[in-house]
Formats: sequence, C-alpha cells, structure tokens
Amino acid sequence: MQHLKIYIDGQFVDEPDAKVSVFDHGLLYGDGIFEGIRFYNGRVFLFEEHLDRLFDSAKAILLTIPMERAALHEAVLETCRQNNLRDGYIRLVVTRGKGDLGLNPNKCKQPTVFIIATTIELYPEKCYTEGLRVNTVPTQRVSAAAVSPAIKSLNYLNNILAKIEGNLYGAQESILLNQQGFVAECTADNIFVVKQDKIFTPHVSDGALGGITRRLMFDLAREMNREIREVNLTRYDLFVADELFLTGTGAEVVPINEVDGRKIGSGLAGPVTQQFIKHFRQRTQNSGVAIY
Ligand code: PXG
Repeated sequence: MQHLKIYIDGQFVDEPDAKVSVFDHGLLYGDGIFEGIRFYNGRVFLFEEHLDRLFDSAKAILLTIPMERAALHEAVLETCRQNNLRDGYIRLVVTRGKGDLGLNPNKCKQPTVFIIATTIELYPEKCYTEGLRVNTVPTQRVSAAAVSPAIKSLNYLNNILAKIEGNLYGAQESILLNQQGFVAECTADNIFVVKQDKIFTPHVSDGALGGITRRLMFDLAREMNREIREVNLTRYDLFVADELFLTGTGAEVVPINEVDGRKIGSGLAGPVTQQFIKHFRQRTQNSGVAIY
C-alpha cells in the first residue's frame, strides 16, 4: 500500500517518517490547536472559515503560527494533491513545538505544523436515515473561565472522558452539560432541537464550540425560510423534542433517535432534519475551494 504523504514543517514525508519530538508540548501538555476540515468533490469545504478559527484559536493561546495564512492555505491544498484525494478529511495541527519538560511555553522556540489528508467514513449511511442513540454523561463541559470551549485546542480530555462514559452506556455519542446543567454540545458535534416546527441550539456561551457546521445551519435555515434560536436547553428539552440532530465536520448533519432511553421521533430522521441534511449535502457538492 502507498503511504500517505504528510506535510510537516515545510516538507512532505511518508507517513512512517512523519514524526514529532517526544519533547513537543503538543504531546507533553496538549499545548496546541487544530482544525478538522472536509473536502468534497475536489473542493475544500468552508476552508476560509476553518482558517479563521485556527488563527483565532492561536491568538487565544498566544501561539504564533509560523506561516503566513496564504502559505498555510497552499500547504493544505498541496497535501490533498500529494495524496491524489478528491474526497476526505484534513487534520491541520499547530503545536507549541519542542521545549523542555517544564510547561512554560517560552522555552518552545518553533511551533510544529503538520497536515494530514486522508479518507474518512465516520457513520454508516443508516445513521443518517435512522439516527443515533445518545446519552447525556456525568462529565461536565469545561467552563469558559477555565479553558474556553471556543478554542479548538489539542486538549480533548474533557471530551474523551465524556466519550468513554457514553461508550459505557453503549451510546453512539455523548452529550455534555455545563456547570449550570444546560446542554453544551457533544464530544465533537453541536446539537440542535426541533420542537413544534421551531429550531433551537445552545448558545456558544453555554459551552459549545462555535462549530463551522453549526454556523452553516443558520445560513441553511435562512435558505429554508426558517429561523434558529440560541437558547439555554435542559435535558428535559431534549427528552420532549420532536427532532434532534447533531452537526460537525466529521458527522455532518446526523439525526438522533434516542436520548437517555427516551425515543425521539418515529425512528426515522424527522422532516426538518431531513431538509437540513439535503441542503447540507447540496452545499458540500457545489461550494468550496478547488484543490486541482
Ligand atoms: N464541538 C466540538 C467539541 C468539536 O470538537 C464540533 C463541535 C463541531 O465543529 P465543526 O466546526 O466541525 O462543525 C467539534 C468538531 C472529527 C472531529 O473527526 C471533529 C472535531 C474534533 C475531533 C474530531 O469529526 N471537532
């Protein structure tokens, strides 16, 4: 099998040779940031939005990305080309770089940049018609006063603990609540509620990442002559929803059919969810930045 070509610090290397130091603070402390980006039909989807968020995450953690935006843009496209891919997933990572065993980032002189482009299939098609079984979990979303959930950092232990708890319940995704008991988001997805033909989603300030797919839902809603309202949501609001769905770069738009043992809808994606899935898929096919 042909190895993937990985971009790392200005070079393309075969996957077995793509290595970072054991002294890299991305590894030692989760000190770094990333983006997960999809490309469809030879075009990088919502590319500028992902770069905007990456630069915002960098600014928030006082990390200087050691490349101009235009060069990073080109490196991402070239990584797709080097692997002859037209549909897949990009992981763009910037770590604090190599330092010593102290956590002080001042010792890290050169951030590490690497880019992986590969194929992905997160959920089987059945999930998009029938939905996922999810659970709320005891691990709370980290508070914005501790580490802002708006930063897409390499520090995912909060989400991973929630995922582990969901796994223990046999759930396909886990929903995290914030410290006030309001719904925040899932481990790698935002959440939406449909009730009596109205659409709701948690505020970003309730502990949700400002998801790029989440933001797209607001645009698609306008196309559909609908409105999405940002509100505080409780578990009760999830239990009595007519429809629930998740959004994320990996998951795309995926219905939920059960939450904490409460059935949602008829067992098939509800009409509003189906409409979002349809409009989302159209967008993926007719927009994006050309790779070739
Ligand atoms: N919340 C969290 C905590 C996330 O990590 C989202 C929401 C959705 O955001 P976007 O911008 O993707 O609509 C994410 C997405 C993956 C993957 O492979 C995705 C994320 C993290 C790790 C893996 O789907 N982030």
